Amino acid sequence: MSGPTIIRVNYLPHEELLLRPPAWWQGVLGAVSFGRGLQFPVAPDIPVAPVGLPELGTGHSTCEVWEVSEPLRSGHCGPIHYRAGTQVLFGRLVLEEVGSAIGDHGHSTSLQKITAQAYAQVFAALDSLGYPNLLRVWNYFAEINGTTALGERYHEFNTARRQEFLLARRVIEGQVPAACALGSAPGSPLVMYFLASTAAAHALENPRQLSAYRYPTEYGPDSPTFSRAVLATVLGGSCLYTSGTASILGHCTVHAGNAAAQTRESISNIVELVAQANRVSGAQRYSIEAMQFKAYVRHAADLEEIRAELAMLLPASCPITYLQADICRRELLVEIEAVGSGTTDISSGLG
Ligand code: 3EB
Repeated sequence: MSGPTIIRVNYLPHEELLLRPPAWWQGVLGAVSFGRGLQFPVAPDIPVAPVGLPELGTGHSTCEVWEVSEPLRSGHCGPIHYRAGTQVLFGRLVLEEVGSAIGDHGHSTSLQKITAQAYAQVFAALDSLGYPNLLRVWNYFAEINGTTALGERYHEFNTARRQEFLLARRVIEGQVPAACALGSAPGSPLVMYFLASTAAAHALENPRQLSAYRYPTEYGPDSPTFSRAVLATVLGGSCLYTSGTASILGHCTVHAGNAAAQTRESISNIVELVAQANRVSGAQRYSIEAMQFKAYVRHAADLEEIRAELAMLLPASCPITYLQADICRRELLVEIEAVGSGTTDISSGLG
């Protein structure tokens, strides 16, 4: 890949990582392990997010590995394990849900409590370490579609997240991070990982969709705090991180019950975000061809249909990792996210 790519992400089979020498790990900002949670053999310095979602369609477990070409240092801040260079930080945390999941007697639920704790700790850490700008957050927690006395668990998560943005004096509209929020198996902890930077990123919205932070209250009392994508510049290189992207037009779920059509709509939304990124950059820096994808599939039985659709929509060279997860609206069968580096200008003959 050409261009000043400074922060890279790679999707590697777990077994391949076992063969990497210790020196190679020095350039790793952080890693994410999917699937069966094999013993992760890395240096203790490397933060690893244990995203236990089952991986679909391969015999192995994949790791998402973030690399930066500059000297890095690691540390812990409360429950957060982080690693950072001069401009960018990768962090992860795992919090178990304790106490009542029901939220009786008007108290907040166990999910609200750990969500609030997690975001409070993230913002405190980022402020004290000097990387105040949250670029992208990955959120995974148990039973996202479950209901409690206060409503749906995803709505509880949204209430707590939004509240902590406010308490940490962050905006809750406009320049907010890109994100995703997926459901894991009952009993799973809250697992979060994130990228943050010293410099502000540029949040993008999708003209095909209502901004999530403006969703009407039929999707929960407090709207979700995320942008559709962010454009980040790190060490002179630029990256596009989309949020989890689903079959939503305006604020409405479309193609309920049709995994193939939902897949097409999700990709149309990502194509629009790539176009927005190029518009904002004033150059053809981004392309679908240069993106790497994760597809969250609600029902493993839909995998082949979704995979066949993506084979028609995306170049064969695009890596796609398939993970089984619950998606925040019950009618959604698939959600797709993409990351990619920008080249200097694709229209000038690169790409
Ligand atoms: C949506 O567009 C689908 O709550 O962080 C996508 C990306 C979704 C991020 C989040 C939720 C989140 O509303 C769900």
